[in-house]
Amino acid sequence: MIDKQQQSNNLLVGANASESGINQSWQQDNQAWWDWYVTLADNTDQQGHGELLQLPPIPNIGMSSDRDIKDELTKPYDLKEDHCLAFRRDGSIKLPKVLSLGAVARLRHELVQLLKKRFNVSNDGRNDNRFLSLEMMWLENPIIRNYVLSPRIAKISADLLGVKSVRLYHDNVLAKEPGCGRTPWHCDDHHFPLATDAVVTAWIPAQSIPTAMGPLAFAKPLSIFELVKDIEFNKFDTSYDKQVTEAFKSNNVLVDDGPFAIGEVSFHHNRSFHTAASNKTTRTRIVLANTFFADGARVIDEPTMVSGDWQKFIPGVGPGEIAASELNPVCWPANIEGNV
Ligand SMILES: O=C(O)CCC(=O)C(=O)O
Ligand SMILES: [Fe+2]
Repeated sequence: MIDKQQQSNNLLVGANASESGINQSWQQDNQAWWDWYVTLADNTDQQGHGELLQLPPIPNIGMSSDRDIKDELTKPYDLKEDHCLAFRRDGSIKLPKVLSLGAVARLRHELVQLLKKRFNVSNDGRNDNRFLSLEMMWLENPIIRNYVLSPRIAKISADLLGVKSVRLYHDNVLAKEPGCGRTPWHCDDHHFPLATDAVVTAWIPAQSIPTAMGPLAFAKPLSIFELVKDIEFNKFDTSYDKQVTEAFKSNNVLVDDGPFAIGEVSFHHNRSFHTAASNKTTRTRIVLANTFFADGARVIDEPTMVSGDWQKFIPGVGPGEIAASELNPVCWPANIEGNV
């Protein structure tokens, strides 16, 4: 097993480890970013868990056809005003049946193929207790394109944010392998170099996520970010994660860490604090996370290393400029740029 601290320090060489701050840019790719980022999670409570839990086989559900997927991902979801109010209060919401069983089965199938192509993973998407990441898959795979540019998902995102129109920031395939540790506490506002508070991520599991697999978990309400806003981020160790955990515990902050059923999708705001437990099962937790932002938003003036490889997602757009490159199509309202 690689020494996590050594790994973290090696990764930081590319980001100029001699500086103690975070105000330099990230020099490596997005996978290196995740390899570094998960080293910032405190796993002391998760160690000694021993055997991984063997889950029952994924139910043999027929995969939806290309045509059915396109239809399903275009149809509006029955989003209620109460959902929007809950999202604005809590900063996150989990919605059932955003996808059908067949669409989830197809999503997992496609994502496993993509992971196989990039990494040395088995048929179950499994490699070596890493957090694997792929991004911008909508440019490579026409099936995944339907899930990323989906008017159904983008309209939910726009309605939850209460904006007329949203653009894509990026898609991110997140594969947490068996035995991979926690995702550190954070809010995405630290990561996305967007000068707006109208950003939402649709986190779309490609299988059910029982508690033992480490579902995404959200602190509530949204305003809880105020409680931890003065904790200083430390790029070298787990101190930030530990301090946020402590602050939430001592203030009895509510954390929704429940499982995800097949087809359930969560939506979280860029200031929502979230984490995920380690994957204590023998199955890789595969998710497609699509991030959308209000049309018209600008890139912040000073992106940092925590912003990662952001120029890959907004090419040709500099700090302070409007984030509207050809890789940031308007996904809702649909079709205005002929993207679906
Ligand atoms: O999948 C995870 O564990 C973390 C994902 C995350 O932080 C996000 O999608 O914003
Ligand atoms: Fe996040």
